[in-house]
Amino acid sequence: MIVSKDFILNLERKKSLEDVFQVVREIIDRVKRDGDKALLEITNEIDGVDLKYIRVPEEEFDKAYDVVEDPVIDALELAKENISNFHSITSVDRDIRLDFDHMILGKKYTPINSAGIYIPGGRASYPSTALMAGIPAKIAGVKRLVACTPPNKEGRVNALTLVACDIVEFDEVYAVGGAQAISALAYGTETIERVDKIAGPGNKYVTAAKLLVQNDVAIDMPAGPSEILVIADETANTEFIAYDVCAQLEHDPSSIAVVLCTTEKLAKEIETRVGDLANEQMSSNFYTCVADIDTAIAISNSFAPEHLTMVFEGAEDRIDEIENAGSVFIGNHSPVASGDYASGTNHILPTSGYAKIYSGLSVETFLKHITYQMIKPEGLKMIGHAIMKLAEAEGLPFHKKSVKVRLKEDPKGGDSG
Ligand code: HSO
Ligand code: ZN
Repeated sequence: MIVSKDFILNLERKKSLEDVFQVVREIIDRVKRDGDKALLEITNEIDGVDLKYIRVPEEEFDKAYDVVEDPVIDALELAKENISNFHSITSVDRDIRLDFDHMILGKKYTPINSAGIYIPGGRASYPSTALMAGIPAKIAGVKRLVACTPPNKEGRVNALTLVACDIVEFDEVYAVGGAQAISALAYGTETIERVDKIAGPGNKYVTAAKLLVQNDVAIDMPAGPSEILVIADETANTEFIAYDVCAQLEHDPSSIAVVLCTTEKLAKEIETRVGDLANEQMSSNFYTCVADIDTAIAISNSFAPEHLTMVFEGAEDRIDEIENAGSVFIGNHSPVASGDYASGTNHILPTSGYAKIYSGLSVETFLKHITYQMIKPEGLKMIGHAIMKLAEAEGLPFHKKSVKVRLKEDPKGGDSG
């Protein structure tokens, strides 16, 4: 459907979360109250599945290797190498100690102690997500790394997901999905010990649950149903674009795709191609709009898409104009699937406009920093006056005295009253 700029900017992407908050809150409370029992019951009620186990036992990993073919394992290994390289090279994990004459100031990074990764299941399995979240967590130095992922119809975890978790060296894997998994990670059950931070994408129930538990546990970002926004001119290959659009629409019934084209002819051509490839439900979440490149960039910055594809003359020189997006794909030969799987950038990205205030997952997601200082006597003399003045102005006498008492050792330094 060719729509206006305003239509695109008014698409209600966060609303789908509001609709599920009520039921998600009930699930969270049930797991908080009844622990493992609630996990088993809810999995049965919602998915009609009898769990074989909550924690995946060791022998399941061995069985998984028997059924996964070598070329798939090789593909996981290649993806792992590229993800590891990109994430370690681009990490800002740089401890800094500034040795000034009068003081030492420093900043040092430490990992989050334990992290719980949500690996989606359902219509597809997501071993790639185990890599995308697990590898940065390992690089950061997370000590306890656990995964929750929905069971299949037999009550077990998908074999390839288990292999991916094994390759990344997750410490524990649980066959639990949905909002119930987020509650278990946030509050703990008899089997699942709580974690300090929850990361990973999910459907609207999982995303709503992450938002609801974030007073009690850290979360990475709201990463919900996939989105793609494409900016295209006549240099774009419309067949490639149609496949990229369908690739993101196949993730979830709530996924959204928008193509901003410089001409109506282009918009019609892309619509026809997507119409030929997509089913009805996918097509109903697909919109095109006619706009020149400057306007398209402005629309994209307001929309803040999870994935932005730029296929127009000189696109690579305009990356500086992009203010809000999860990850950007430039030129005809950069399918979003390259970032989804194997180029090395992360595929866990903010959706629903949250790219305005959140970044995609990275090593920093699992790090925090500590600052430190050692003030030398001459250093305190240099800044003591200012500290005491400001403490006085704020009406905090002990702050002032804590400096004054130290400067007294040297009467020259303590003369400001
Ligand atoms: N496009 C998804 C990530 C993914 N794709 C995983 C395939 N596997 C994030 O929106
Ligand atoms: Zn994808």
